[in-house]
Amino acid sequence: MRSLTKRLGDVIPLPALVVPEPAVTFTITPEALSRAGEPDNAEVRVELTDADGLGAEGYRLEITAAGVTLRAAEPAGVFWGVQTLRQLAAGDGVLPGGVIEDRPRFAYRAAMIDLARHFFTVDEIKAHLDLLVGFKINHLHLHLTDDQGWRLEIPGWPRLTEVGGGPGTGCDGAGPGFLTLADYAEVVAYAADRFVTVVPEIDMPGHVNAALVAYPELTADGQPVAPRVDAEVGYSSLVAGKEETYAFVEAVLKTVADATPGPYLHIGGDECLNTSPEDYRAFLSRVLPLPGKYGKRAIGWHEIAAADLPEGTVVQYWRPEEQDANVNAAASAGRAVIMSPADRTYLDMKYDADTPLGLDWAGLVPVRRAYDWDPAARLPGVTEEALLGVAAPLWSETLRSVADVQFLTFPRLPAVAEVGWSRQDARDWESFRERVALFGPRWAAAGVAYFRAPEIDWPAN
Ligand code: NGO
Repeated sequence: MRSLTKRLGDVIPLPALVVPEPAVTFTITPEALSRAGEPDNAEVRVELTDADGLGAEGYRLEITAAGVTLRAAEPAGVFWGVQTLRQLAAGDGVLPGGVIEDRPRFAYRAAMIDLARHFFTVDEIKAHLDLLVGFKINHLHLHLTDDQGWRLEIPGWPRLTEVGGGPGTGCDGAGPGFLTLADYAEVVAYAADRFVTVVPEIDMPGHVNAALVAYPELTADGQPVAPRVDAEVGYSSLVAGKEETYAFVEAVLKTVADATPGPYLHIGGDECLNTSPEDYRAFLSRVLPLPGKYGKRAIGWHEIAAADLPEGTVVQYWRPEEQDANVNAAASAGRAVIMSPADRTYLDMKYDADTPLGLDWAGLVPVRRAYDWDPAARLPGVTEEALLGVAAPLWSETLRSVADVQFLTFPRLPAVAEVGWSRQDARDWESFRERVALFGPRWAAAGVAYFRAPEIDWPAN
């Protein structure tokens, strides 16, 4: 283990440019740091200026013996600069001197949490978000509906949450609960205060058993179906040939669009194994235009690339396979792609064979696998220009607590966050390995149940 002398570049994600001034330090107080952005703060001077060409999220930090100057073109840049300062100040408040100039590689850097297989409360979501933004994650994708539960109130359709969010829902019946629209607004506002955009997902036409249980008129024969709390996928489907389907879908998507200030509406589209390919395309031809009708951009899991994609539609690649002809064609036609290959970014995959939680259908994902890949080289034909960004989904079939969430998220989320923010040619596993070790004692002090991955030389907590 190397010595614990602080270095200016000891930041995750790695900044674009680091010019240390090793003879200089400045000691900051926690109070001054929490007031960064306030005009009377003598220790941290903030300047909003686009003189440096820092872009929507970039920032410039100059740390001298006299104090800190933080410059950005937009408030989001100030916020990310403060996250960098927080990491540098951790422990003793001593900031190493020098200059950092930083901006992200990708505009979309997301973490997803699955509230359907196990519900997490507003306070739990907020606390999780606070840990994510430290790594400059700027989108929070909420997987709100699935076979085992429906987690967002939809006025006019009360049984969705009365039944789909009630007792006995979630995997093993262990994760009941739902967000009222007021709760959802609270999460959205809390995220917005941290420059994070909420991306709501209503999964369809598959992964809908909870909706079918609540409203049997949506099933093929109108007969009730039984609730399910197992972890199987691919058995439920909305009916493409029924008008009731579209009345339901439009009511739901309009509600969610109205409640969501961010630009995206995720319509799922994954694993429709019980929908014929013709029905799948017919369904999407009616549903994919709806986000646009309500002022949003549609995102779907990459199976949607089998359908005609309206301009502006975003495709989220999630499978571990090495190529996908439809995604390739969509990218060539100018559709943006988000990279979430399960064998790299799925936080619910086990780290190793002994990991007590998680799944392994996409293989084991130790920290190095989550770190050591290039999103622009993942799918042949899907290059940098086609990429909107990177996302790390956390599916919750095996999760039962916040500690479970933290165990699978840390330290892999920081790895994916660096993939999304930092320049590919500057990234290096050995460097990440050293930098992430510094977070062990910080997470321990904050009560974060991170995994002490054996790949990393963690200091004693
Ligand atoms: C798949 C599936 C989800 C599972 C997840 C588990 C996608 C997009 N659909 O990912 O329903 O929860 O794997 O890893």
